[in-house]
Amino acid sequence: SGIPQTRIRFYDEHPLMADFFGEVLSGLQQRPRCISPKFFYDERGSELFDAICRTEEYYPTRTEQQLLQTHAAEIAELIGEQCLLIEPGSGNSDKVRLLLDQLQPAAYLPMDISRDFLFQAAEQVANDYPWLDVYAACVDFTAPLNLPWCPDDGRRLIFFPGSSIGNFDPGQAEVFLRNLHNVAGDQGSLLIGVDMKKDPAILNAAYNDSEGVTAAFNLNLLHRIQRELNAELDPALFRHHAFYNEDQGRVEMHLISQRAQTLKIGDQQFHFDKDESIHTESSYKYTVEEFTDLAGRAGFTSRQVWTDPDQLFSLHYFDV
Ligand code: AVI
Repeated sequence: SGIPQTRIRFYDEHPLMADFFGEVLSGLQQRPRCISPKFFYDERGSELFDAICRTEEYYPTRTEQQLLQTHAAEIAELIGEQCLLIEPGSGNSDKVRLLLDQLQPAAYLPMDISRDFLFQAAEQVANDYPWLDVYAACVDFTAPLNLPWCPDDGRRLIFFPGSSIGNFDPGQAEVFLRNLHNVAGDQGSLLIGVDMKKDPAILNAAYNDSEGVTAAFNLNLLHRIQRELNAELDPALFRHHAFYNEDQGRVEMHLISQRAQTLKIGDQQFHFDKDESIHTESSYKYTVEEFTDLAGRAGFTSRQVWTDPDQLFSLHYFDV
């Protein structure tokens, strides 16, 4: 028949449905209140994140794409042989396409928390690169990784673009990088995109785009809580707030209660004062030196760093 056969293998760890409820409740009980940014990425949230990447103000995506395109041949040379290309948090798998022709990996292993999104993205990659084996895994990559679905022959290249590493606190980032160091194995490498410290005006604009896409992305978390946890809450009574915190070296995103109100989730009630916030995301920014040191503490050795002429974004290549 003319129906293309899917060649992807799909591994499903069924991450977090149970955790969502528990983590939201415990996060709202804390002071300051917080919810993990990993919960942004339901189907709608993943779509909104893609839309953020296309806004005028959000420079990281296009800057990193440019770096990948420009240096793909050099990256392939650094690997030196056919690799297994592993991508935690692969989302729409757009960026990996900039590497596949040069790298010619033996297999591509995307992993993401957003199941349908992952499945579609993995299928599209498999259709567009018929020579490539694709092993997709629906997992929460913030939990310890052991990759039972990964073939165990071949050098591993872990690809972690987009400055997703910035969404961990530095202490957690080090633990996570050590985890990636284990996953990389004896001969492995890490290709990682890291957003750089820069003029706060550029950062503030990037997280407050004029079309309001980032605001919708942040507020979608409340829609998700309302829908999936049957919460009594009105997302319209909160507003998006994002700013660069220079002391901490991070952009913070918050949801701010526009008035005093009480939310009900399950049998619990949460009273909010007017202007009280829920901290939903931190996005840490690093100088090249700061990040090289951080990865060094996790066991990685720097081989190469590429940055754009405006020093907005960095792409690091490490060996184990
Ligand atoms: C996925 N992550 C690296 C993005 C960031 O910039 O921290 C998520 C994001 N939040 C608001 N805009 C984009």
